[in-house]
Amino acid sequence: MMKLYARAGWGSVIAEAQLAWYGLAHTLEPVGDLFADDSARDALEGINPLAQIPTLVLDDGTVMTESAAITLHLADLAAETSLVPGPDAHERADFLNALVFLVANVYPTYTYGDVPARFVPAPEGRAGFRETVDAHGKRLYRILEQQASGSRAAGPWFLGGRLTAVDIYLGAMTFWRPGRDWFDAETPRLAAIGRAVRAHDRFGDVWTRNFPDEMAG
Ligand SMILES: N[C@@H](CCC(=O)N[C@@H](CS)C(=O)NCC(=O)O)C(=O)O
Repeated sequence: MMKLYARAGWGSVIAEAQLAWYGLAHTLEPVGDLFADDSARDALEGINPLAQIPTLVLDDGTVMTESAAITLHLADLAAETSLVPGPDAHERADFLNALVFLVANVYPTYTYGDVPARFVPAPEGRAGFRETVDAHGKRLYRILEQQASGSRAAGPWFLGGRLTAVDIYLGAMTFWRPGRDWFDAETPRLAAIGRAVRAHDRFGDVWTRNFPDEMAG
């Protein structure tokens, strides 16, 4: 059975939501706070040298450490195009572009911003670094907002009429920095997509288990 290394509210939710959506058998392996707990990092590093989640171990022991690759592979395993538009779908190119934009541009703003001390040796430089990285993150979300509001995207989801795995990323990320209030005010389309995907009943209790406080409020 597949094993997903997971921590509530962290990036593992992106893979967890897809496993739930497809009904693919898996177990969850709890991971400690990777920023606060060295033993949690040490334990995960044995499987994923970057000590990041999602980390997904497939049935044959293959380890996947990249959420976009996991997204594409789970669609193959499920033999469904319900979250990943197939080669002939007109949304395919926009989907792939948004997926890679999320992991190549947006996700690193968390990697670098979460604990600036890992990247900025001088303590006096850290606050400014964090501010700059966060500002870059906001710029990236504004670009996504424009795309989600474009004429090709008329509809409840990022790509318009059909839900895709990109919406799952937004379901998680709109609960992360810069925070729900910012998304509501500055990127209302992204905020609405996040709410809609979290309300979809095919995910079961994934969202409430991952974000109990946020989902309650
Ligand atoms: N490229 C990875 C990034 C995953 C990632 O950064 N996950 C965060 C949790 S939201 C993490 O594990 N951070 C710990 C760290 O970077 O040390 C992906 O897209 O799956």
